[in-house]
This record gives sequence, structure tokens and C-alpha cells, in this order.
Amino acid sequence: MIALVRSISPRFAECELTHLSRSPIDLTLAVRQHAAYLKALENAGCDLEILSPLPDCPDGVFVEDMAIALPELAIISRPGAISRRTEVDSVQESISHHRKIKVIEAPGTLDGGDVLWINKNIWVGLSSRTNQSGFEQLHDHLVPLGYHVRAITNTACLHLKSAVSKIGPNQVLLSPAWIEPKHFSTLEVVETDPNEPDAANALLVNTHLIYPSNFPKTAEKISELGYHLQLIDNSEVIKAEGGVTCGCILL
Ligand code: CIR
Repeated sequence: MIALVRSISPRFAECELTHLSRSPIDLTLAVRQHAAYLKALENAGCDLEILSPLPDCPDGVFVEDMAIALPELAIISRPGAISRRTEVDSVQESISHHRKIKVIEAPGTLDGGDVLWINKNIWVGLSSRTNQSGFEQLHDHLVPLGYHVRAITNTACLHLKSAVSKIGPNQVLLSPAWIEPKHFSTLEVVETDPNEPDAANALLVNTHLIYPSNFPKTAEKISELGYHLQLIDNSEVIKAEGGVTCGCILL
């Protein structure tokens, strides 16, 4: 498995924020935490493909938002935040060496963080970043390939995957404060601890579950259920409204 990743910009503290207010980001710590994240990806079996740095793009480390990579093809996003549109080209260039490409076009907008993929099922969050046209374009690219693609309106948090993420072949971790479990009735749903509504973003790589140590109650709950967690400190990314899925595209 290849993980496309990008380094942290020196302007990381100027990142976009939508539902969070700005709190000081420690850049040195962020860079150290990112190195540990890359190590966790390698431990989980990934070869890293490091994209060219984009020092002037504060959010450039969050490569997940730039594309949805499936076995058959990759869909290149058109990010909802105008400040993030210059991040697309380098991701498109890299992915085109691995996958056939389709592109989301104006007026569509779509962030990869709004797309949850489990087997032949895709859930798309309609959010401040992903609009109806972005959803419809993704739908039209994927339905002919046998995917079932449906939309869920999500206004509670930045991205759909801030509220629900894949933790096993048919299992999701979900924050009931942010998204209704009924949308995922075909799956086994594990809920975050009620005191940690922002704890639903986990990254499943092969059988490794990379998870922030910043949500200890939920970490304990999912460990007790038998999941084996690879914990990383993600405090600075969390202040930037990111999670563990945001930092890579898995191919
Ligand atoms: C943004 O607002 O775009 C970034 N500060 C955070 C993006 C996080 N990406 C993700 O959840 N997929």
C-alpha cells in the first residue's frame, strides 16, 4: 500500500477553521507529531510517497481532501475552500501515475474528507465544503462501477469523516452528537464516548487502527472491544480541525 503524504507548511497556523476558534499551534510540535504519524503509516505497512512541499498552503498537509482513490480510479476533488484549490495539481500529478483519473468540475465542490468508502458503499457528506453538484458528479462517476453512492447532510462538523470513520471491514466509529447512526444501519456502529464528540476520526490501514491519544475515553472503549490501536498524539492537527485520516491518501 502506498500513502501519499505532504509535509507541514511553515504557515500551518494560518489554516482554515470552520467550526473551531483559533488556538495557538506549536509548529515545532506539529512537525514532530507529523513525523510520528508517518512512522505509524510505515509501521502499518505503507510505502510513503511524499508530495512536493507547498510552503504557502497552510492546509497542504491535509492531502485527503484532494482526491478519492478507489481501486478502479481516482476522483480529483475541487475543494470547497478557495484557499485550498492550489493544493490539487500536485496530488493529481502524483495519483495519475497510479490510477485512471476523473475530475470534479465547477460548479461542483467536494472535499475528500466528506467521502466515506466501505466496500461498494460510498457516503458523501453535504457540508460547507461539498455541494450537491460535487456529490452528483461523484455519483455519476461511481455508479457505473457498481458503487452505491448516497448523500447525508452534515452541518454539525467540518467533514463527514470528522463524524464517522471506518474501523473495520464492516465497522464504523461514529459520533452520535454529530451524525445519526441510522444512516449506517447496514454496518456495526461503535459510538464515541459521550464526552468526546470529536473522537470519531480513526485511520484503518490494513489491520492497524491509527488513533489519536487525545481521546482517551473513546480509545479505551474501542480497545476493550478488541481493536488494536496505534496511538499517536495529534493535538496540533486537531487544533487545525483535522484528524488522522486527513494526512494521507491510501493507494
Ligand atoms: C480545513 O479547514 O480545510 C483544514 N484546516 C482541515 C482539513 C481537515 N481535513 C479533513 O478532515 N479531511
